[in-house]
Amino acid sequence: MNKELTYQARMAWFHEARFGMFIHFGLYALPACGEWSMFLARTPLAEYEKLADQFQPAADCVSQWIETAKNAGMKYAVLTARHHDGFCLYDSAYSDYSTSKTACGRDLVREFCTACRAAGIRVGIYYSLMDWRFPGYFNYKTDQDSLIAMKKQCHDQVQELMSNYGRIDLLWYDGCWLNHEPDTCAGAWDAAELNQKVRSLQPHIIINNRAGTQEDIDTPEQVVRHSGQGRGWETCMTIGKTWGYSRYASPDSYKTSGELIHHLVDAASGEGNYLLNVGPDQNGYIPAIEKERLLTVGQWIKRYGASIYNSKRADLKNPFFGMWTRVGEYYYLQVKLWCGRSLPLPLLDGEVAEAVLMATGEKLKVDYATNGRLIFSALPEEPPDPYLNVIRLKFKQTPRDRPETDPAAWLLGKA
Ligand code: H79
Repeated sequence: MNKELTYQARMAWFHEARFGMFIHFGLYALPACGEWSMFLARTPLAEYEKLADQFQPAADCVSQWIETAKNAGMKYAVLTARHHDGFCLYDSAYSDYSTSKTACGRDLVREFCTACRAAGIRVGIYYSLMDWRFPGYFNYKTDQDSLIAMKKQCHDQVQELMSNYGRIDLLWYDGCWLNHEPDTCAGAWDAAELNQKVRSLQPHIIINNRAGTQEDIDTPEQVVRHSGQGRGWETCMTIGKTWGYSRYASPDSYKTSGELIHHLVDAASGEGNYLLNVGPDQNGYIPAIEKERLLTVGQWIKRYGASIYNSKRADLKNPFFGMWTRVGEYYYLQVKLWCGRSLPLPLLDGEVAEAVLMATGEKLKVDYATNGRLIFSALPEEPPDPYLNVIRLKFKQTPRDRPETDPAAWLLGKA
């Protein structure tokens, strides 16, 4: 058996990546009201299952996802191999309720793994521990047999996913609770034992914290929340309201590209990742509005990716107008709020060796106020980048925050 690699070594690619694509795809793309459709509509199983007869996504859907991920500047992707409805997007020995054994006739997880690897995208597998088809999920106190059967299916399927698809970089558990009760997670799935099996099959793998044990990464959902130094984390987020495709979503309910860029930069500033979701439609195609947002983010990253990939904490207080990221010796000031030609920084110790406005490539003149405050005073009047502007700085010494002895001094024009 392979020895487990050190945490740091296993996490290296994840920190380089910073931006990933979450893909929520399954039968729920047909009723088209989000991935919780079966439960929300209380669709009886016998009826919901019939969706599999019509589920025949386009032949090139998987390659389209990965092409879009590439163009968006994403470095990994996570596909719902199975969501809460229990329908597998792969060929399972433990279930006939799968793309392989119904109308689709394809193993989408295999296609996904192949496409990712060909494109240099890291491979992530999402697996919902719970499965609504088991009454024991709901009646977990009274229907032990069903509960045990669901748990066995989970262990068997995780094991086959970790055995049959080559190297998997990230295992993304979800749905560890029972009957939607938040306190039922710990202990419900024998996660320690399950993950020991996973790691023996996939020694490089990164496992998330959603099976009842902490494992490798925290997973704040729909919010950017920085974990403590040294702990890996990743914010997952939708562009619209639902994870699975919804044809009822108003265009107004989608985040703008500017908001998405801001979240990505926020994550990068705290040494975390941004896993941004797409919900392909019944043909397996990413909805036009989501694709458009992703490609705009991709355009931005093309210019400023050096400030995002492999970013570290700058260990400086964020200014009111934006955020810091750091990559190697470079500090990047991410300017969200532009205010014309002048930009004073929070007080810090550190002399600037070089400052470059990345949008134009121009070197910036740096002034120092009487208390040493750094000021850019010859910026363009209008923000050159419409979304978020980046100033790349090199300091002569490692910069450190300096407390303001008189925080009101600027009122009198000093500092
Ligand atoms: O796959 C996407 C969603 O379908 C899934 N996670 C993302 C990645 C998800 N399932 N549920 N939720 C998201 C939010 C719902 C949470 C609640 Fe609860 C269910 C609130 C109450 C019941 C979770 C379980 C929090 C408390 C118990």
